[in-house]
Amino acid sequence: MDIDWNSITHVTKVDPAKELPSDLEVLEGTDLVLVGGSDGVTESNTLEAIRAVDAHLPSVPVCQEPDSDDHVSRETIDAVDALAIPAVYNGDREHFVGKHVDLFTEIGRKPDEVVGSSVPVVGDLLASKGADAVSDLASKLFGEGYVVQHLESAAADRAGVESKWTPEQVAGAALATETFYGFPIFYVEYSGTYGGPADVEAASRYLEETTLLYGGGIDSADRAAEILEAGADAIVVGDCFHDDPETFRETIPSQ
Ligand code: 1GP
Repeated sequence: MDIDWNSITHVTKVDPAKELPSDLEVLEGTDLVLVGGSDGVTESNTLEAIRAVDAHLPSVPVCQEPDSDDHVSRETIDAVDALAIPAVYNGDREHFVGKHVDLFTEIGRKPDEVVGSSVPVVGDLLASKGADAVSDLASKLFGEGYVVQHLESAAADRAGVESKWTPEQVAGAALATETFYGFPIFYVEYSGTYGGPADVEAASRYLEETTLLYGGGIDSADRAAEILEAGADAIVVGDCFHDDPETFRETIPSQ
């Protein structure tokens, strides 16, 4: 399924390490589901979450957003519409360049070179599918330019984020995404806390082609509306989905 970012306003972030709501009907109306998290995530709980969501919402795109290569397998790749790969502008080098070059180095290796690959799933795919695997896999990946703004979050800890950026710096990262890096997504990430509209207002001035996502602390219709009015193309809701499914429904704009 191709993802039409122009039609996406509400994204649900499903953390495979957390319990799913007993009734997944609450997802009705969300436009896209991202499956991924920072702590306690495995390939197996990721696959379980992807399949549970897909069973309830077969027409809604589901993407895996892996924090580690260990969370990706041939089964997860086959089960999702795409893999979203974060590139953290204000993180350490490993999380903007290192991981990605390692991944594409493996994808680009010839099948007879992949024995002992440091990214086992890639080696496995290439060995089984041969040259077509390179284009198959690469076509399912897209990059997300991230600015992680909540320093106390697991995401900041994992990506080596040491300072929160000013709205001017966030706007600079947005402009660089649009004009230089070319990621389809620019993501203002306040995971676990509400960051307000300032960064979104700053970033949105520079984004035409790029989709602007905001995530962090959205737990009401008012917050959802404030961020969308500030210029986000879509809001991402995570904790509220797991912790308070009824309130989560209120974050989904009416159709
Ligand atoms: C986390 O941006 C998402 O990656 C959503 O944040 O969990 O705070 O809703 P919350």
